[in-house]
Amino acid sequence: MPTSTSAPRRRRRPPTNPAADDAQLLAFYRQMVLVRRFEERAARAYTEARIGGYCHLNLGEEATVAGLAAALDPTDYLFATYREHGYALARGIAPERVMAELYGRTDGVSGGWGGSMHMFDADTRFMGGYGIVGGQVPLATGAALAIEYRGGGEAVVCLLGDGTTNIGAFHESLNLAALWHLPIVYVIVNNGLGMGTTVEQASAEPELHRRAAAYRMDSARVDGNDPTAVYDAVRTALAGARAGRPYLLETVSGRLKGHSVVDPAKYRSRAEAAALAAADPVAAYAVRLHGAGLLTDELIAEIDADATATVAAAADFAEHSPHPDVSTLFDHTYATPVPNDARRLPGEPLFPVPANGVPA
Ligand SMILES: Cc1ncc(C[n+]2csc(CCOP(=O)(O)OP(=O)(O)O)c2C)c(N)n1
Ligand SMILES: [Mg+2]
Repeated sequence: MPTSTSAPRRRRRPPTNPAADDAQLLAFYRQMVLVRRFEERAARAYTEARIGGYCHLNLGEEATVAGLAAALDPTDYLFATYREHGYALARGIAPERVMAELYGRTDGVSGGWGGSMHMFDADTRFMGGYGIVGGQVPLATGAALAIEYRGGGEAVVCLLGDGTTNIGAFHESLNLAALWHLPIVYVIVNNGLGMGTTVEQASAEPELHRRAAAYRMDSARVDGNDPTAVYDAVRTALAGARAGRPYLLETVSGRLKGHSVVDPAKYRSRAEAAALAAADPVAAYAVRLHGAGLLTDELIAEIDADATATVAAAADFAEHSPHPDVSTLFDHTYATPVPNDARRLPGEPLFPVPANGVPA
C-alpha cells in the first residue's frame, strides 16, 4: 500500500502510458529473453578475457528491466547503477553498442572509455552507469531539480540497490526531493543482497520502501519478477512524480549469480541457489504467457533464436570494432577543461558532437 501524508503541490496525473495489452505482454517477454541471452554472452566473453574490469549482470532482474523501461516516456531520464546492461538495452541503445562498450571498443556507447559500469547515452536519456555505490542518487535528484526549475513534463527514474539505501546521500536526496516536490521516482531494486550481505543484516528496516515514511513520500513494494506489476507500479509512480509527488518504489527480485562475474557466491547455500533458480523470472513468465495462450512452444523457440542471433551479432560487431587509441586515454577526465555550465540540462552535450558521434 502506498504510504502518503504530505499535501501535493500539484494535482496527481493519471499514468500517461496505457495499461499493458497483449502486444505489450509479449514485448516484455522478448525484452526479458534478450537481456538474459545478452548477459549470458557477456559472462562468457568475460571468462574468455574479451571483457576486462568489473562486470555486474542483470541475471534474475529481467522482469524489472522490461517492466520499468516500458513505463518510461522517451523524454524521461533514467539513472542506473553499475548493474545496467539490461536497462541500457531496454532504453533502446543498440545491443552492438552495449556489447562494444563491454569490450572497451570505440563503437561502444561510451566510446570504449566507460566499460560495463559506465555506459551513458544522451540520445536515449540513459544517464549512466555509476561505479560509486549511490553516486547516481544525488545526480538524479539534481536532474529532477533542473526539470522542475525549467518546467516541463519529464521525470527522472533513479535506480539503486537495496544496499544503497544505507548511504547518507540516499536520505539527503529523498529529503530534498520531498521538500521540493521533484519529479523523480527512486526505484530500489531489492535483490536481497549487497555483495554478500543480506538486507536483514544491513538494514534496520528491511522493508525498504517504508523508509519513504520518514520523508512523507509515497511508496510501494512490488514483485520484481513480474513485468506487469513493475510496469503498473512505475506508471503510477511516474504519474505522481510528474505531478510533484516524488515516489519510492521497491521491486523485489533475486540475483541469480554472484555479485559480479568473478564472484562464485559461496556465501549462498545450495538450497538458496536452488530456490532462486526455481523462481527464475524468465521461465516463470514464459509459463504464464503460455497458459494465457499468448506464447506457443514455436514462438518461445523463435524469440529465443532471435535473441541469440542478435547477441551473437553484437559480440561479432564488438570483436571487430577498433580499440581506442592509447593517446585518448586521458580524454574526458577531470583534467579536461569544462566550461561553467551550471544551466546545462542533463543530456545536453558539453561540447559540439562531431558527425561520427564520438567526441574528439
Ligand atoms: C561508495 C562505494 N562503497 C562501496 C563500494 C563497493 N560495492 C560495490 S557494489 C556494493 C554493494 C551494493 O549493493 P546493492 O546496492 O544492493 O546493489 P546490487 O549490487 O545488489 O545491485 C558495494 C558495497 C562501491 N562501489 N562504492
Ligand atoms: Mg542488492
